[in-house]
Amino acid sequence: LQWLRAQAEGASGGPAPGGQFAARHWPLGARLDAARDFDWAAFSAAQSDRSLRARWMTRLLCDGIAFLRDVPATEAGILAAAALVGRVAATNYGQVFDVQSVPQPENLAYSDLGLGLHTDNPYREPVPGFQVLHALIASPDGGESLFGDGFAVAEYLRTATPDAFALLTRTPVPFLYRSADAELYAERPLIQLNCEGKVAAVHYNSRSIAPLRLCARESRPFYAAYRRFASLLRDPRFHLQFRLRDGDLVIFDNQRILHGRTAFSSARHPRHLRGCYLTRDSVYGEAALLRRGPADDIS
Ligand SMILES: O=C(O)CCC(=O)C(=O)O
Ligand SMILES: [Fe+2]
Repeated sequence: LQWLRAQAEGASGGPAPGGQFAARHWPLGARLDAARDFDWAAFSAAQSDRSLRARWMTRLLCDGIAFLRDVPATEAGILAAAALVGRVAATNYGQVFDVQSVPQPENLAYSDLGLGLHTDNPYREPVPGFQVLHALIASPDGGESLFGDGFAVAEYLRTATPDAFALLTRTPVPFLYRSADAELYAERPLIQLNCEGKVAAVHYNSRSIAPLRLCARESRPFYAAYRRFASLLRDPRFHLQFRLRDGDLVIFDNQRILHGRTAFSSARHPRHLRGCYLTRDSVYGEAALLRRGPADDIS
């Protein structure tokens, strides 16, 4: 009977499972201070202190982004940190990938160029759930990180231009990645809603979007809506900007938080980040496990 009552409360709008991780939007990133307004934990404390890790992961899921500092700046440091948070999803780039400037990069991330806000790999199925970036060598000049809350920007678009928002939620957009050893393709709307009409995912990557198969009558309004969304994403008011320092590590929800960077000069100063992706379910699962008190142990 108790179980039935609990279910009935859920059905009448009570807290759904996972509700403790509901997204808390942060529209005006430029007004925020990464060090002050988001959660930072020292790697060793996160490793040894389970309740600290539980609080840190709750912030990761509510804010969409969280940080670790003093992650050993070694090749394997990122994997030790990732293991605290979820399961690594290997891709054609491998378990981990190195973001550093190389001659003739197959991906613009591996150049000195600045990158506008984007989500990673929308051509992949499933899309990478969470992204991890670990600063092994930070550049003292340029190469600052940019982050924006895609849910908040999408809500801004919904309020300002509801027709453009609606078009972006119902037009499937093709994304494509082709290299010597990979051919990846997926279609998804730029703004994905859940059954309640809430924004559930944002996919935006101008480097891997492929031509849409729309007739002339449909394509004009779609591209107008796309440009409107793109210009909001370029608006610096939505950008949290700061420099990761050596040993800093950032984890963010790749279906919500867009990321980018400012340009730098690898000839003057080397810069080296190492990245990996985590499966979405493993991160939510770990956060939920950490919140289970001893009384909830299921053995
Ligand atoms: O260099 C950076 O800060 C970010 C690079 C990037 O966008 C990526 O590796 O996905
Ligand atoms: Fe990226």
